[in-house]
Amino acid sequence: VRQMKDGCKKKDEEEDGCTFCGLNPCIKCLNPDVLYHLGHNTDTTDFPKVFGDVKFVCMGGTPGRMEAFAYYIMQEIGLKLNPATKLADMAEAGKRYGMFKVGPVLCASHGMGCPSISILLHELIKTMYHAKCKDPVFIRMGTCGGLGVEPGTVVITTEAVSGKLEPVHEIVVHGNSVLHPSQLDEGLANEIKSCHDPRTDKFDVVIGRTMCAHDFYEGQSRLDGAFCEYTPDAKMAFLEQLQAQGVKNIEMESLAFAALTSRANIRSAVVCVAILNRLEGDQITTPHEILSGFDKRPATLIARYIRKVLYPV
Ligand code: R2B
Ligand code: URA
Repeated sequence: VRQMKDGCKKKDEEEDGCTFCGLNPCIKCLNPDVLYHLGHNTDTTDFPKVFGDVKFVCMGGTPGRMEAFAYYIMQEIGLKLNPATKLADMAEAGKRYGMFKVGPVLCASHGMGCPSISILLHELIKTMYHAKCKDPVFIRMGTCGGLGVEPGTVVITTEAVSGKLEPVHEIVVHGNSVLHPSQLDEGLANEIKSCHDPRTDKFDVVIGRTMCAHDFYEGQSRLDGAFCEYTPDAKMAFLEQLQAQGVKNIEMESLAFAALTSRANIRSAVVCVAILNRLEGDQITTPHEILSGFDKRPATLIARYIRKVLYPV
């Protein structure tokens, strides 16, 4: 079991080996605890029985992509399903997210943007807590706009930065701004990168900072939104400023993902494939077949990582 992070005060949790830190002390007073958006509650779901074996929580934007990832990981870790049955969507009752479980791997969709992934993370972290899981690793896989990288390149995030280029996720609580650091686990980023085989994989993997925007258009300095009140030169100047600060890609969930997992003492990583190079344009014109091939790249690296942890040689 990993060391607790600095400043984590644990008393009773330590006794049952809980590896999470900083969680709401009142969770245990909720009888039942209703995880509304996942469609589960602690009265009707036996969390330790259903989720107790989870070691990896993988998430990505859409239910379809996460269902496909679940079937892929099933094959990669050598698990089999009765051919007549399908993987059940465990979050169907909540009607918001899709969630599929394959042995120790839980796969969930998070929707678009920090508010959507935040709700999911609150409920997934509580799921892991109720299930008494130890040290689950959380990984977000997704798409992004690359900065000076070839489309199809996979970017693994060291640290998420906001639209103001600050490594903090801001939440507003009681009318006040509260800032949470958004660093990610460097060791995990390197472990996932080491699963890339530069000799046989037909794509590059880079590590760098990620800018997380709260919008796809103006928030990412695009020129093709319904509104645009800046010049192409101002856009290029901003993207070059990002590059000068070590930013390799832009997406929309890494800040909340990094901040919430790190507050809970959860090791986590963000692995995204660039579907365009933002220095060359804004519109996504890459054909669908090529984009779905790109989607498989983060999944390939993550599957190799999971296999390596489950079956060390
Ligand atoms: C990447 O792609 C989505 C926007 O198209 C968003 O969820 C993200 O982070
Ligand atoms: N996702 C984003 O948020 N931005 C892009 O440019 C591509 C995918």
